[in-house]
Amino acid sequence: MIGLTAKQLEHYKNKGYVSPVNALTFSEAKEIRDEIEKIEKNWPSALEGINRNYIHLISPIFNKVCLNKNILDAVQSIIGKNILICGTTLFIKNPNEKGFVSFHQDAKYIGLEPHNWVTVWLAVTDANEQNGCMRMLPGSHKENLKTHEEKFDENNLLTRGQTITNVSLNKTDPIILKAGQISLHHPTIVHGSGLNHSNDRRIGFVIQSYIGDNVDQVIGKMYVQRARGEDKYKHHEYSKIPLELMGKNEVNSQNKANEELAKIFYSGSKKIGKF
Ligand SMILES: O=C(O)CCC(=O)C(=O)O
Repeated sequence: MIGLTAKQLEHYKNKGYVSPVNALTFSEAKEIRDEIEKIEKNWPSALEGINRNYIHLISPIFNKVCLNKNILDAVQSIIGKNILICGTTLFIKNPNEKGFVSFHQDAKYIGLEPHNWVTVWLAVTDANEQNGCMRMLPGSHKENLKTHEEKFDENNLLTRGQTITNVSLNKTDPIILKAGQISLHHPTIVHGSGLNHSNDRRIGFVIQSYIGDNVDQVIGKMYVQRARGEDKYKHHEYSKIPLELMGKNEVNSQNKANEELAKIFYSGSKKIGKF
């Protein structure tokens, strides 16, 4: 195992994220983009709304990405050798659309305890300041969970439009990635992203998240897959590994997982959002 260098790990511990980390080749990233565009063409609403989640259950290509050695080595450096995949999400910002992600902390609504987990954001296309890359507030992971206003803005790509207000953009670090590179971020770091002002799509495939086998789901139920090592705690039910793209069993298992996910995302919420 190679994993993160001592310097990268130090950066993660101090700032709450590490980026960029090389993971996939450009052509492997292109294969993912092609898979997304094939799904969009053949099953037009298959990636919409809540269905942007648990993508690795409907596509063998996405499933394979979650098991990529370079990604798992980096994850292992942070959470240890027993690694489960508990979810994936596509964050797509098309040109001429107004999608953005308000500043938030992932741990606020997700119910994964303890925080021995990490989120991997894989750049399927390049991500930069022009096309609305993520921005991290360095060091904010050392603080407690903050108050989030639930705004339900229709262009916000988060479930409730949950927003930490008064974050100064000039104090945040842009996460600039080439297609195939990843960033890794801590459950409590404050982060968000702005509009895509470019002429191409900005696509992130987010493994949200890789969890240690000691991590439980305290709000509801999540379906996991073993990525590496052992699962000594057996807190979760296992999902089926997809054998074909958008097969009946594959779609059923995604639907079942997303039904449970919606209960977690909207637990205690006065309203249900788009995702
Ligand atoms: O893709 C984005 O801009 C934001 C994604 C995000 O918030 C996350 O991966 O936790």
